[in-house]
Amino acid sequence: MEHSLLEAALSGDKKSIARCISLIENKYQGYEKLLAAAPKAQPPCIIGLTGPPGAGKSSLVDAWVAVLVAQQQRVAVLCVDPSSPMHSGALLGDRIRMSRWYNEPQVYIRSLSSRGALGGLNPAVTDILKFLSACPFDRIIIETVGVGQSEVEVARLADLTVLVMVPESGDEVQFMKAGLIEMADLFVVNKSDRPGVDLFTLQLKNSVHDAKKVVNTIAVEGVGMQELDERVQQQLTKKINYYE
Ligand SMILES: Nc1nc2c(ncn2[C@@H]2O[C@H](COP(=O)(O)OP(=O)(O)OP(=O)(O)O)[C@@H](O)[C@H]2O)c(=O)[nH]1
Ligand SMILES: [Mg+2]
Repeated sequence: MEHSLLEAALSGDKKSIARCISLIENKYQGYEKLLAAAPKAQPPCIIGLTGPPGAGKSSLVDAWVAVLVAQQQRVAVLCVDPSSPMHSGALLGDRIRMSRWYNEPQVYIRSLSSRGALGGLNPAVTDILKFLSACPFDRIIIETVGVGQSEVEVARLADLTVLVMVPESGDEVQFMKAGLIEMADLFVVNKSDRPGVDLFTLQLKNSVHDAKKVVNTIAVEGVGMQELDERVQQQLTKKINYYE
C-alpha cells in the first residue's frame, strides 16, 4: 500500500478516497493498514437513512446535501443496494438522483452493492464507514433500502437513524410491527404533496409520542430540508451530550 495514497485520502482527495474504498471493499492485501488509520474516537456524524423502496430517500439526500454544502460542510454519501434482485435498479436511481454532486469537491458519493450478506448489509460497509470516519467529513450519510434486516443493521452502524416514509403506503403500521418506531431517532414523511398526508402525519406523531421527531418534506421541491437539517443537528447534539 502506497503511503501517499493514504495520506492523500486522509487529506480529503476524492480520487484517493475512492481508491482506498475499492481496496477495502475487495479486501486487497494490506487494506487493514488503511483501516488502522481511522481514529478511534469521532464525534457522532454518521446518519443512517432508511425506508421502503421508492420512498424518496435519494431525492431527500440530494436536497439535503444542498443545505449542507451551503453551510460549507463536507459530506460523504454511501448508498447500499440490497441484494434482492427486485431492487436492482436502486443504485442507478441513486446515481441519477444525486448526479449534480459528483463534481462538487465537498461531496463524495459512493454506491455499494450488498453482495455477500443475504438480505443484509454488505459486510464491507462497516469497514468503509470506519475509513470514511477518518477522512475529513463533517457528515456521513448512509442510504439503505429497508427490506428487512438492513434497517436494523444501519441503525447499529449509524449515530442517528432517520426513517423515511410516504403517506400512502401504510408503512406506519408495518414499521410499528417491526419495532422500527423505537429504533429510529427521526421520522421523515416524504412526498408530503400527496393525499392523506395530514392523517398519516397525525397517526405517526401519536405513535412516536414526540411530535418534534416527525418532519414533513417534499424532497423533489426541497421543501422541509432546513427543518430536517435542524432536527438532525438537535438530535446529534443530544447524543453528544449523552455520550460525554
Ligand atoms: N411527488 C413526490 N415525488 C417524489 C418526492 N420525493 C421523491 N419523489 C419521486 O419518487 C421516486 C423515487 O425517488 P427516489 O429518491 O429514487 O427514492 P428512493 O427511496 O431513493 O428509491 P430506492 O433507492 O430505489 O429505494 C422518484 O420518481 C422521485 O422523483 C416527493 O417529495 N414528492
Ligand atoms: Mg435510492
